[in-house]
Amino acid sequence: MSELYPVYVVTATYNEADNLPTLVHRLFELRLPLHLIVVDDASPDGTGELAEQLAARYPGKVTVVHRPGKLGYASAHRQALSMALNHGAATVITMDADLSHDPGRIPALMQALEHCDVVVGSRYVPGGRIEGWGWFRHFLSRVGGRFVTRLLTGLRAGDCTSGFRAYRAPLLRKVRFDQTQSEGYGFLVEMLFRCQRAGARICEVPIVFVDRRAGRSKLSKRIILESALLCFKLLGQRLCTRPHRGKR
Ligand SMILES: Nc1nc2c(ncn2[C@@H]2O[C@H](COP(=O)(O)OP(=O)(O)OP(=O)(O)O)[C@@H](O)[C@H]2O)c(=O)[nH]1
Ligand SMILES: [Mg+2]
Repeated sequence: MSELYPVYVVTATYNEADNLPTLVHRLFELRLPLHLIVVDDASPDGTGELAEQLAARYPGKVTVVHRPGKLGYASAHRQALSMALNHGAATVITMDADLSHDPGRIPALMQALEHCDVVVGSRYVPGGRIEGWGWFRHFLSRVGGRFVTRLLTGLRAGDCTSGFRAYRAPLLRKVRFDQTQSEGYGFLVEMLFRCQRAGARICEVPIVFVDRRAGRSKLSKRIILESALLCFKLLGQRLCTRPHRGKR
């Protein structure tokens, strides 16, 4: 549907030199009119320079943002979302650069977006699953990311912490993503919370999430704690304020 184009894909990178070239090639292999924004935080492994080389290889299709240091997953996304909207995006797709999110699912996300405002690539709907995680990551995701998060925030989506999403631009403008406060993956919960309270149509399509094969995880205890505290903060908001609904 033409109202969903142009589509901007945004990805944050920190030490993803082993993964980014594959991601970029697979994205443009889809032969969809996509523009990619890479936000790199001065990765010591040279991801930023590599991104520039890829941008030269796909002229006019890749924008690289270089930041001075590791400023966090959430602020990278806030910056990339603003940039995509300023460039005239009608749809913004967010995805990780570590190949855990399969670019091959983008057509399914786009198809679902035709009748939704935001589509979540979900590990927890029929057909979705996770490959390659140990028991602790499963536990953290199922109990923390799924059970506790949904209980406290009232979110209805099965997978509230998936970063593989497609948003319609008007919804992004409406939810004031620039006012989110998380530093890490809590951003994803905060965003979905804002979308649900704005009355957005939230859909899920199954994805197979594959654990990263190259590079290292950036998930830290501090980021896990931040996400846990965020859920209590959102519970407070839920109890104290009414959702703002209105014309879409
Ligand atoms: N620019 C930027 N990107 C980041 C930062 N932290 C993480 N990322 C990127 O955000 C995406 C998700 O981070 P991951 O380290 O894969 O986190 P995760 O998916 O929770 O953990 P894994 O189990 O390793 O997959 C990746 O593309 C990272 O390179 C950061 O501080 N700045
Ligand atoms: Mg990852």
